[in-house]
Amino acid sequence: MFATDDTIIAIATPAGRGALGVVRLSGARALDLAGAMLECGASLQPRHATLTRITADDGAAVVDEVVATFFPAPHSYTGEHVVEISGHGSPVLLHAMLKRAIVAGARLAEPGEFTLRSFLNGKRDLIQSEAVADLIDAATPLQARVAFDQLEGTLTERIASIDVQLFDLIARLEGSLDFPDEGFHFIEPLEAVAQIDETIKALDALLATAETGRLVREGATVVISGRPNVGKSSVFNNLAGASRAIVTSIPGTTRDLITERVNIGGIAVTLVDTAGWRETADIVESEGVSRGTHARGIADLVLLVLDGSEPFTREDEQLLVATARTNRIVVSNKRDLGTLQSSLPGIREDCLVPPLTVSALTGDGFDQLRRAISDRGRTVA
Ligand SMILES: Nc1nc2c(ncn2[C@@H]2O[C@H](COP(=O)(O)OP(=O)(O)OP(=O)(O)O)[C@@H](O)[C@H]2O)c(=O)[nH]1
Ligand SMILES: [Mg+2]
Repeated sequence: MFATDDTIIAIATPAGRGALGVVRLSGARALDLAGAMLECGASLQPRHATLTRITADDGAAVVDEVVATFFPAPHSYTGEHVVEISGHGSPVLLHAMLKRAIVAGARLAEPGEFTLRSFLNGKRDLIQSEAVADLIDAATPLQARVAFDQLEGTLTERIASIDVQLFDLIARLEGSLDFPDEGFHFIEPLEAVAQIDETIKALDALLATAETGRLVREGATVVISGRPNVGKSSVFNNLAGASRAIVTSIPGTTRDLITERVNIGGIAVTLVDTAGWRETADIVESEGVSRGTHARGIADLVLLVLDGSEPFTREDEQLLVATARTNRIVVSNKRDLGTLQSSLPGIREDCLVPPLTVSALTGDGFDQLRRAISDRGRTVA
């Protein structure tokens, strides 16, 4: 475990070169240590951006012009004294600043330590601290919005209101137990039951949003399955917006799993193309088929692709049965060639909802498919 009362320093901007680079100090000695590096010394005015210069290791030569800002405790990110020094984004200059501050007594911060200190100093709770990392890691605008909501305390407020209800209930129940002879009750049994029911409802409502929250935060794995040659790789390429997987008219083209990260309706989707499902004596293809089956088993959502222009095959039927209890969307591809299958009665029994008809060749139906993926992705049980 590391100390929480010393002064820490870290480069706050990403590794590499950029127009700007920011070094951040936090702790009781932040102002002194910054002052030891800055030409203006420790005379920074609270919350004023000061244009000054920074000196090299020996303190003699000037190495960069910087803007320094001092945020006195407790009105800072961490709740401690914080100094942010914004210079040019050269790794050499930024590391020189780190070195000088460390020689003067600062400690290099551990990952997440600024946020840890903000938690320890009561600036944000654990839920909000987690949201800081989610906001930084957000890959889609929806992820960023949800993380920011959490950072603002939306979830914290909902939990706090349940906490208040429970606290009130406990206080009244204890009052009734402590003063049984007073001739009155702080709460009647029926009222207590009603309050408990209300709390359970509020918790259930919160839980119902948890899975959606997880999916938005962590993203969803969507696996494309189907027998050979139905157009899985073509559907994959269309959703990925790039010709990532090889498409040929030879059944058994795809062997390995192919993955691509895509933003579908704000959800960060890991799209997985798989080998066409069939029994085969080919060792390589057979390995591909078993990898595809495994991927299907861990998917949040399966896109089961059929060739709508051809009659059902035994493999189609087997896959429809195998995925009947899976969160799946049945996609009938090759709509441009006509949809022979939708007239087949078998489809109604195996698919609770009629298949979505698309054409990976023309792109028809893909807007609906994307919408269906983001809707179904949010309702995973
Ligand atoms: N007309 C038409 N042809 C399509 C469509 N989608 C795919 N194809 C053709 O169908 C053939 C098979 O397409 P793929 O995307 O490679 O099919 P796959 O399911 O990945 O095949 P395997 O990897 O072998 O399992 C190719 O010749 C594609 O050009 C479509 O919507 N319409
Ligand atoms: Mg393929």
